[in-house]
Amino acid sequence: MAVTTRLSWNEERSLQKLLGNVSLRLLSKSSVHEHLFNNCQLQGSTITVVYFSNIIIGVFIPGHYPIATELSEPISSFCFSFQRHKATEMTTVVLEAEVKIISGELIFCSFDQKMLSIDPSKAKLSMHRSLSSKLKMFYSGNTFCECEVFRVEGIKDDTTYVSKVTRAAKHMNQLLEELRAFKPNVDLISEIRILLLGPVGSGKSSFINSVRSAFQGRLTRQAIVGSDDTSITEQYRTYSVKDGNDGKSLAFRLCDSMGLHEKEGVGLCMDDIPHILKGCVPDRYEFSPHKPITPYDPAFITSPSLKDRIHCVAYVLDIKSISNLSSKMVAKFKQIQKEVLKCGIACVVLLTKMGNCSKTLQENFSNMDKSMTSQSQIIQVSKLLDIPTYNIFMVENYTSELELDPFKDTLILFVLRQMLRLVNDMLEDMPLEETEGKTGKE
Ligand SMILES: Nc1nc2c(ncn2[C@@H]2O[C@H](COP(=O)(O)OP(=O)(O)OP(=O)(O)O)[C@@H](O)[C@H]2O)c(=O)[nH]1
Ligand SMILES: [Mg+2]
Repeated sequence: MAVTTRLSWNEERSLQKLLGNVSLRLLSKSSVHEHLFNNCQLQGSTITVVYFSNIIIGVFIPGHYPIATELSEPISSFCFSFQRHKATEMTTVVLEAEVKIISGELIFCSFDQKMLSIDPSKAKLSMHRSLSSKLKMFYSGNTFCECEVFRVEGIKDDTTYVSKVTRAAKHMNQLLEELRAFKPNVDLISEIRILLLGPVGSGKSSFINSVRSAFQGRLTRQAIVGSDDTSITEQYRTYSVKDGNDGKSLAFRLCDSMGLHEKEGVGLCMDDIPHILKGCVPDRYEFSPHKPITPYDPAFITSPSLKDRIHCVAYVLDIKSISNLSSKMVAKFKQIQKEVLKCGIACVVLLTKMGNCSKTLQENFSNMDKSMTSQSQIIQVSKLLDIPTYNIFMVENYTSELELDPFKDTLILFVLRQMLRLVNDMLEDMPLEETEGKTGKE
């Protein structure tokens, strides 16, 4: 009888992709092999996968499997989980630990604390609470139905890839934690409002979808995206962002606008912008390129408060378009920037369509800010819009992908964190009377 895996096709694909397009070869299976781990030694890097009814827990071990009783040097590894009731949702957590096998039990220890242990003879898995909460393993029983070990083939071609992935996952988890805990430092505001402004087709709506996807742990495409000479986005939309962990909305909202066009009467009407910034435009307002909203419009919000205002403007520009922005477009940006500064709003620039940005990150993760600011386009944009280089970021949005990419996610979350930090700094600096319930500036 052929020994086959319990991993679904999608789960196997997600793992292969995460490890750099490797292939997985099943070595051992607890329902078939009595001494499960005996078959796994001297096989190179492996993945050990444990199956429960609703969740799969796995651990990647770089290099050879530990030899019974021998304590290994601490290894940089990672654990993952798949929630089986959701569509291939994978969570990864970095695990720096010593690995050993004692009496047939695979044990991971960090600073003398048992983080994870797998005992195939008793079908038992134990996990430290800190690890189980990160892997979203909320269940009381710990008897599993099956344990499988796979050899990871093809990984030797790029031995540094896994350490890059594990570093990216570590970075991403830290960012996620910080963003989940983020609170505006003014009591009157429960959500920071970030407005995306930029030329038609620059990637504003795609950025919103990318942020939402990074938090959901799967690709979501709620904002409509596309390519046309005129803006695809015709309505003003404000999107909340939900945390995939508990479904709660996070403390920021992303506001999508119609694209700017160099021609008058096409794209977002310039006279709409001050009203959007002050919070006078409601969600789902239908833009008209020829006719701005006025206080006589029944939908106009006449007395917006501090919480309704825009707190951060993110100018979105396609990186390839920078050197040929028309003078009319530049003039529009300068006019907007004047208004933004007048309203005391934080601003950043997002440069999209950076084809190789995941690669740049893979090469140099710890040096994210440095590698980003060394680009000549950033300096060019900084001069053009009079925005400091440290507030100009490159991103690569999700477009036609089917699965999340840890490098893209990390960059998207990094940019978001910088925006929120900037807004909090500005709010802290705001005159007291404004943060104590006075309505928006007129
Ligand atoms: N390669 C690549 N394509 C992108 C990126 N961001 C957006 N796109 C593509 O660019 C096109 C326009 O993207 P949208 O997100 O609709 O741009 P927008 O700024 O919302 O456009 P309007 O609403 O029309 O003003 C789509 O085909 C996207 O798939 C990116 O970072 N990289
Ligand atoms: Mg759009």
